[in-house]
Amino acid sequence: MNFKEEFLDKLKTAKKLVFFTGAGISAESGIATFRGKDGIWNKMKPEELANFNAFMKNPNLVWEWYQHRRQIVHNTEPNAGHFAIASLEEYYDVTVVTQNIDNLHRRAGSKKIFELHGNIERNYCIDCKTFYELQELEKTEGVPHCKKCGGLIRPDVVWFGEFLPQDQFRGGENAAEQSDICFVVGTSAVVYPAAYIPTSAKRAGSYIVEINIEPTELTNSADYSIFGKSGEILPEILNEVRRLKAKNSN
Ligand code: BV8
Ligand code: ZN
Repeated sequence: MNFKEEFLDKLKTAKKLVFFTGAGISAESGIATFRGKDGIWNKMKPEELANFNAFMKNPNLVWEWYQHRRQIVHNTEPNAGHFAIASLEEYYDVTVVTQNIDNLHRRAGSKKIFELHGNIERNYCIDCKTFYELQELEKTEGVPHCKKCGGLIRPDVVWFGEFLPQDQFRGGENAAEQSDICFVVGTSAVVYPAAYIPTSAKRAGSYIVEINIEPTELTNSADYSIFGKSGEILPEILNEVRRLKAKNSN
């Protein structure tokens, strides 16, 4: 793939990379995106399921929806895009700032990850806030109850109308602002406040590289948009970096 000269120059001099990722980076692992043609929101509206009131109104339905999505996640593997990002840690200080709750960046070996919207593997009691790993929860039919206080147990994900974990958001935003290059991979950039992060990075002088199969809300403000599948483009960028680094060391 022929990348823009300006981008190659940035790769030569960069020290800190940030990868701001969304559901699109996991699409090639077989996890449906939210707003694409086969997106999960198409079948049901976020208002119906990914919010606290929906959970309180019908905890079993929302719990079963997450169980269904966990099943999908458990049956998928990180793809070449996740692995390429983890491999770039050999050449740069890499931080992943993800909106995804699927744990695939961690499973691919990335070390520094900020999870803006939580993680589908973790759960907690809405009353006493005790955390439960999945395996600690008996295989109950429907929503499990807390062993300590009997409260309802929910997935540790950020629902619509809920605040993002401040340590994750601040950490991700700082990393993006200090980055030399901020890659925006597989996100429609319509969910806030997460979608502010690339904007903060740009304002702080970072070089914004968008990787997506189609233009998005961010395309106009990106310094460089590479259209195509992230599972193909990210390994190409890794190969390019290896070529550049090999040339430098001769
Ligand atoms: C908040 C976790 C403060 C759960 C998610 C009314 C009240 C309160 C808030 C709001 C409101 N109205 C609007 C808001 C703000 C709201 C919001 O932004 N709504 C949007 C939809 C308009 N935000 C919130 O509510 C946030 N909280 O604001 O709190 C507050 C509090 C109280 C009162 C006022 C304010 C919380 C937002 C977090 C919601 N949780 N997920 C779960 O997953 O079940 S959001 C969900 O969307 C996922 O996290 C997902 O990651 C995220 C963003 O979507 P994307 O990742 O971008 O995925 P999408 O499908 O959209 O796009 C995929 C992209 O990939 C596409 O561009 C496609 O082209 C591309 N692609 C596909 N295949 C590939 C590819 N690219 C490359 N390669 C491929 N192969
Ligand atoms: Zn409890």
